[in-house]
Parts: sequence; structure tokens; C-alpha cells
Amino acid sequence: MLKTSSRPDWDIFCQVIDNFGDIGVCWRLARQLRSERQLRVRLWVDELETFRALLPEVDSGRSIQELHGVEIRRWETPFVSPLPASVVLETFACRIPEAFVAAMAQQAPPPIWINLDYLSAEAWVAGCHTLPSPHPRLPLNKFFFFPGFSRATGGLLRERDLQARRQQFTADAEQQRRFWHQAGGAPRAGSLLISLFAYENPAIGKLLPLWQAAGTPVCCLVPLSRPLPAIERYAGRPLKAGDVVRRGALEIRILPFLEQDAYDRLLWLCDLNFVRGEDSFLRAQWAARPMVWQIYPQQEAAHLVKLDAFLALYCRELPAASAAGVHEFWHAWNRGPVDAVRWQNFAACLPTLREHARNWQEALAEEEDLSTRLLSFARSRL
Ligand code: TRH
Repeated sequence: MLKTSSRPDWDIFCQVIDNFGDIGVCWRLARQLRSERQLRVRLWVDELETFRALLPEVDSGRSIQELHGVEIRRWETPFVSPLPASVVLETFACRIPEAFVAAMAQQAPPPIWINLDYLSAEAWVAGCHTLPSPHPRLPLNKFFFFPGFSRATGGLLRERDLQARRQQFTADAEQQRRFWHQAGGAPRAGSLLISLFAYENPAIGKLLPLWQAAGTPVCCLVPLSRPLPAIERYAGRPLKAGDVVRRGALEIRILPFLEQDAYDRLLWLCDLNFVRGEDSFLRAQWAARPMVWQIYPQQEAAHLVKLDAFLALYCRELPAASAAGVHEFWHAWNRGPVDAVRWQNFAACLPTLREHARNWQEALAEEEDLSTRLLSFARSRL
């Protein structure tokens, strides 16, 4: 049975469907609402082990714990409902417990109930953002909240001090030295630094030999995750965190799965970031560096529509040759085939893409962030 605590301002429900993105997003938001707005946040998570990968302080054996000012609750079944907060955020269409919904309906006025959806650049998002969905039996409305890139959406998750922290880190040789110390030492001077986070992807096996044959050194940093088997096949041996593979111009460093803040620092330092899903994809944009996105695969290739919607937006201000290079390579990365020509065309665009990534980041950072829009919306309904 769960202990009850005093009523918080926000309840956030997170179901770890697979991977790290669900808890990655929920944790960032919970922490931000606490640190920037001093809100009392209770975060319900059904899978604390996954959470611990991003935040090693999490004790997966505890039902209740407080970290960084956020109350973290293991989402247990059966669920004994405490008094709901005044704002209830269910994330990514996870179904919050019936007992909790019933408790919400007993409150007058009832809490503001929001479903936070996945990030997409598709045009339909603006039309669905903040639409209500009445509960079939109870006097409750749930509102759909869509993050997005336009003003007519819920915006993007971004901490107030993110840009300042990045700029400070990238200007501070001592902080970087400490980072590299933990990541196996400073890379060879003049290396193209690449971080690699992806799903299983046959293109990895095609790309590594191309980097091996490159004219300049390539240092590829791989936090332990699903690309590992492809790298082991390339290396011809089992690999673990701390291992290094050197062939030709290529050095591959296998890193442990990093704490979320350390992963940000890796993105800030690399010349090119391969990212996936939702949260790392967005963090790579805040890193203001060129990136390659492997989108979360969906049935009937629905994800390719989402990929193209983002590409259309991202490439709008690019010269035609660079836009084509990005489009071709990202498509090859997502559905094959990656070959030398596509990689070389893409690599030739990197200087342009670096400048573009800076402009893109600056333009996005001028907009209100997701937490601000969530709070304004909640206030407007209270
Ligand atoms: O893990 P993901 O594939 O998550 C996905 C997506 O969110 C997808 O939309 C969703 O449907 C699915 O989960 C269930 O990729 P994503 O979104 O990039 O999340 C990874 C998180 O892990 C992100 O918060 C960054 C973090 N991370 C670390 O903290 N350390 C690391 O070393 C790495 C590689 C990632």
C-alpha cells in the first residue's frame, strides 16, 4: 500500500513502453517544473530500473523517494489513490489508474487533466492541440497537448538555463578535460567527433567501414545501447563499456549508458550526433550541432511521413545541395541503403550544417517552451 503525502501541484504519470524516451521526457519536465516554477510535482513511474539508467540516484526498490525536489512514486498495481493534484498529466496516452480517475471526478473543481502526446512536425498537430475529450461516464474532460515546432502547438521541452549551460561547457577547457577523462581520454587532434545512438540499424555496418577509410580521423562515441551488436560484428568480438576499437582512420569508443546530463554534454561536444526517438532528437537540436535522426519505427511506415514533415521544416532554409544531402542521407539511415556516395555528399555539407544547426537552435529557443505553454494552458482552465 502506498503512503499518502500532502497534495502536490502536479501529478505526472509515466509508463515506460519501451526504451528510454518516455521517462526521459517525463523526468526532464518534472524536474523543470520543480526547479524553475517551484511546483510540487509527484511523478508516477511504472519501471524504475529504466529510470535508473538515466538517473543513477533512483533506488528501484523504493515505492516513494524524493530526488531533485520531485516526489517519485512507483506506479503500483493495485493502485491506492491519494488525493489528485490540481493538474494531472498523463503522458503518451498511458492510461492512468481507474481509481485515480474516480478520485479526480470527486474533486470540485476537478483537476485539469492533460494528455501529453509525442512530438511531431506534421501539420495536423496544430489542429488537434488542446482539443478536449469528455470522459464517457464521469464529469471530466481530458485535453490533448501536442509538443511541436509551431506557435500553434505546445512547443518544445527546454530548460531556461540550457543554452547558458551549453555555452559555458563548450567554452570551458577544464570541464571538457574532465569529460574526456571519463570518456577514455582526449580524442586525436583533428578527429571528426561523432556520437552514435540508434535502434538496430543495418546501415551501421555500412557506415563504419566508410569511416575506417576516411581521409581524416573519426572518433565515434557509442553509449551502450542497441547499436552494440552491429559494432561487435564489425569488430569481430564482444564489446563492453570502456572498450575501444581502432581500424584505419576510425576509433570507436564504447561508453557506458550515460546519465542524462552527461549525454547532453556528449552531444554538445560532437561534430555530428546520430540520435533517435524523441528526446535525444530534440536534445541534438538544442546542442546546435549537425545531426542524423533515426525515427522510432511505426507500422505501415507511418514514421516516414513524420520524418518528411520534420525534414521539410528543418531543410527549408538550407541551400538546395545541402538540403538534398540531408534528405538523402537521413532517408538512407532510416530505410537504406547507406553507401559511400550518400555519406560523402552528407559529410561535404557538414560545415553548412553546423552553421544551420546554430541558426535553427537560436530560432527554436526564441519560442516559448513546453512547460510555459503547459502552465498557461492549465491556468486558463483552472
Ligand atoms: O529511447 P528512445 O528510443 O525512446 C523512444 C522514443 O521516445 C519514442 O518516441 C517512443 O515511442 C519510445 O521511446 C517508447 O529515444 P529517445 O526519445 O531519444 O530517449 C532516449 C533518452 O535516453 C533521452 O532522454 C536521452 C537519454 N540518454 C541518456 O540519458 N544517456 C545515454 O547515454 C543515451 C544514449 C540516452
